[in-house]
Amino acid sequence: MTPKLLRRAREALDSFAIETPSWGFADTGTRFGKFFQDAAAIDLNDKLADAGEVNRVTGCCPTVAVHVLWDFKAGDDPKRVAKLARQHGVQIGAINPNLFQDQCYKWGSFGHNDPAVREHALQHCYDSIAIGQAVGSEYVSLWFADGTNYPGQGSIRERKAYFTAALQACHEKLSAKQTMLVEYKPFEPAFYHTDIADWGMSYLLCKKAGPRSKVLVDTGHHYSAQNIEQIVAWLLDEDMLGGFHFNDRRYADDDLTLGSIDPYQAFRIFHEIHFFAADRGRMPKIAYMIDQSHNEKPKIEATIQTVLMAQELYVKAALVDHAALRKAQAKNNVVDAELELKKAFFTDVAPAFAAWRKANKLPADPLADHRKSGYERQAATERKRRRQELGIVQGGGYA
Ligand code: AOS
Ligand code: ZN
Ligand code: ZN
Ligand code: ZN
Repeated sequence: MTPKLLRRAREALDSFAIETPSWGFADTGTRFGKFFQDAAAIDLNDKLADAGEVNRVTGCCPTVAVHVLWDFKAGDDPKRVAKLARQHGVQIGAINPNLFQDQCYKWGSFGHNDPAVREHALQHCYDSIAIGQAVGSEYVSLWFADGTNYPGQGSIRERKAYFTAALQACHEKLSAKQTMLVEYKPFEPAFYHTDIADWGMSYLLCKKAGPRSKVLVDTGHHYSAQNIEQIVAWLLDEDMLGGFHFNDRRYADDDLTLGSIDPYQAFRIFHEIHFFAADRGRMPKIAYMIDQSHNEKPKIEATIQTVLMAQELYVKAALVDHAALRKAQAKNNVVDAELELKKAFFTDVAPAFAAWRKANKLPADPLADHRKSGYERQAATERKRRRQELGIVQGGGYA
């Protein structure tokens, strides 16, 4: 790497942080089954400890996304939870309300035709917003399983109106520090129509809800051929990109570790962000988050792997020579333009990582350091014993 590229890479590393999901450390899997792991987190304390371990070795995961139903129980003191996080060297990040598990949501949450259920869902969101305020979190992250399974089952337009009203009501409760992220997904669990099925629907609802509402792009929530980086570029240009749920996929919402299938896809997304920043002279504020569910890989290892991949692709995308790219674009030199991206993508960034980790007193090899630490083994022994003592049969939520 030239000194100039090395400097650029280190600047990128300094500015990048990615949030881990609390649910990624617990027993999750597919809807057909889960393969339990002794080391899987049992409670929020375990999840925060695991997130702390990921942050210890990578140095770029200071916050943890939490799930209200799975992580917060009625009567929990949010301030105590925030303190617990600090004790593990992390902070509470995005608050994820749960609007899909309660039996009352059989026909939807914000999209339900019964006003009492919509009210129930709304109250849960208000509570989540209040938790966010109490723990000092900036984001409330909304994902809805709402939709219908058969043609004719519901009024698509009526449900749209319910969503518009409920999101507006949520927006009113936000503090000046909070942003509401609205996630979209084309299908699953609903298989005929999903109320917020794509970025356009999310965009429209956010626009109607208010200025503190932005679109959340989960990379797994697109049809196979969809050009995700174009969506990202458009949302950036409209100042409507709020954040990401990163994961990789081969078919649909597979929740595989980032870059395991197509690292170039995530690179192209990051490239759009860096390119936008170069043009505007400022980095847009984006919540980078992981949303993955590990059924086979050890959860902490899978998370470390994802974080390292995200960092690497973010850094590589920062190395694109924008001036050269512009020049090639101006001349319609397709080959050279594409090669500018490829050159950055194939740059060996190991020297930049080595220097950055050394300067930040981080382990040279985060995964190896985690393995050597014995954390996983210790967690497995201790959590297995605790499960027996508490009479817990391993299980977990759908994610
Ligand atoms: C579901 O498919 C979405 O990706 C959600 O963001 C997420 O997995 C869920 O909210 C877990 O909490
Ligand atoms: Zn997601
Ligand atoms: Zn998903
Ligand atoms: Zn997913």
